[in-house]
Amino acid sequence: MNLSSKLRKYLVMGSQNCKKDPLVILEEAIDGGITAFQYREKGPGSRSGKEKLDLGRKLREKCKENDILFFINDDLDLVEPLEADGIHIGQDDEDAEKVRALFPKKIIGLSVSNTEEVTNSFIDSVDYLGAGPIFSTNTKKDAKPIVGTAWITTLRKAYPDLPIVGIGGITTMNASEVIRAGADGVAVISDITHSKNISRTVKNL
Ligand code: 3NM
Repeated sequence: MNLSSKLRKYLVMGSQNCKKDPLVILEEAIDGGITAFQYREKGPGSRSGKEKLDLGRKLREKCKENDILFFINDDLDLVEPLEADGIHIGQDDEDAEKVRALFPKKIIGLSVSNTEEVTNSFIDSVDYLGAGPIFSTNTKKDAKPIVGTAWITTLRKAYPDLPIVGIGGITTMNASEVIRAGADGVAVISDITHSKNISRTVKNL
């Protein structure tokens, strides 16, 4: 399977997003058909240090057993211990060229929210783009202004061959708009982690 297909249904999650055991949430999401997972411990209620590593190991193992791509959100120190397939970096993290030099063989994703960020980033060093927030989100308190699906269309025109994943406020009700605008996949936190029937929500995406 190529990278764009593997990014089709991309669950992003850390303990702070979970009302029940994160491992159970991941298992149910895998049952529903996610293709990629990003371990993102960030903000109030998140884990750090050994607790973060221990949970990461369990989630990583589950992804390996099920052939799901496993990404780490910006924490470069966890990439090797967790044998991550890739790293997702934001605009406030180490720049993409440096991350590429450190991890020549890993998949690198980069968040871009506007043209200025694109101009100032090393797009040639990354394997996919995260575009958002597409819709309004309560999950990320410091989210940038909403960009809408038009931002996907703009990026798709500029980078016809680069995989693009939409993020921010994406649900079963609006995911198809994101794909129709030109995205290869949707990255989702709360619509999956807070669902009463996680497996069905992922199937419906
Ligand atoms: N990054 P939900 S929006 C982690 O715009 C994240 O880059 C965003 O959570 C960005 O699916 C976001 O619950 C939160 O809206 C996505």
